Amino acid sequence: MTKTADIHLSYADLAALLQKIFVRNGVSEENAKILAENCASCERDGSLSHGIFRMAGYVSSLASGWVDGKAVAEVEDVGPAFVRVDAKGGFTQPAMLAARPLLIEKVKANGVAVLAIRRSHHFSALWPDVEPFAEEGFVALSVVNSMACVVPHGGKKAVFGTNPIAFASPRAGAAPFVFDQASSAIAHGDVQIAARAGHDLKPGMGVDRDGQSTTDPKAILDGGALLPFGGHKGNSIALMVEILSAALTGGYFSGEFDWSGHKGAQTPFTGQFFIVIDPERGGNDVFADRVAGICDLVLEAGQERLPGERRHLTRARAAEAGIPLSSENYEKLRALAES
Ligand code: NDP
Ligand code: PYC
Repeated sequence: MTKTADIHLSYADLAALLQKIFVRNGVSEENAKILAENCASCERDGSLSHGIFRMAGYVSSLASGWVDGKAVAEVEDVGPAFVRVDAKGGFTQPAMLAARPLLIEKVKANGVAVLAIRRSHHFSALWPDVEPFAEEGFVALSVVNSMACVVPHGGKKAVFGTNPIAFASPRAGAAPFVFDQASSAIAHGDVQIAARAGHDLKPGMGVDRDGQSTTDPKAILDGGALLPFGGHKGNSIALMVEILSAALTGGYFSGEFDWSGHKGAQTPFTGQFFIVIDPERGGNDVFADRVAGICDLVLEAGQERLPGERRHLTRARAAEAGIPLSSENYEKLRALAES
């Protein structure tokens, strides 16, 4: 979806419209509210590769029968610091929220706990999954694998997903420090956006179907593949994400699930992993001040901005003026809500 803003919606109005679309397309009211708020948050923060741009994909996946919008996750208490969840073929975000109270109880009791979600679909940005933990005073790290579209460093065949990693930490006097980044050179969503807009990519992001380096996003999408960021180093992170999100959780690797029988399926069916830590257990009662201190040092040293700052600025603008949408995109959403 392209974007020239001629309409501004409040967060509540956008979330309500998206919730209607999800419900109309077979998602339970409860799950629809969670997914709608997640997607509206992405749009509000300017995470445009995972905002309303994704709604057609959600609808298409639901219509194909590939993902169960009504799934009710099963939460298992499997150790003093280990929570396991079977998302039962539904979306990850409701599964994570179902497990959250038990996870937090364990973090408070032990200082740390992990959450392993399997048989889940994640089609969004990762920061909404970790930022709320930091807002509550915890440090959180999460990884999720996706669909095989990334060739290993030096390799010839796509094995990895775009496999993001997100980290959030409380920071004194400011919003939490949060970064959220794909382990591919570019997110698949941004390749789709570039293809639609007719823009070339920077060199070094992908290869065509013959394995030749290309800057053409269409060549990447049409049988080509992405590359890991940072050569062998990003490659190892992508591999770590597969291990944690799939091998450890009992979910599928990015190249393991078969959606060929579900025409229109777009949501990766994999797993997601979280580590949540109570930083007070470090015996350091000025943890958040220390985080603020190192962030300040980085800025003083010349880094233009910290990760998350652009999102929070965009969020602040949306709180004042509303979330900008083109009338074309707004009409597309209304059509999805009525169809
Ligand atoms: P970007 O490269 O746009 O940004 C990565 C991180 O770097 C962000 O935290 C961003 O902060 C920060 N950042 C960007 N530019 C700067 C800068 N100049 N200085 C300091 N920090 C900066 O993200 P990606 O393209 O890697 O990923 C985009 C999204 O796609 C992510 O939200 C990710 O979760 C999602 N994704 C989801 C997948 C899934 O399977 N569900 C798979 C792959 C990606 P800021 O946001 O403030 O700009
Ligand atoms: O943008 O790479 C991506 C992506 C994959 C799954 C959801 N988003």
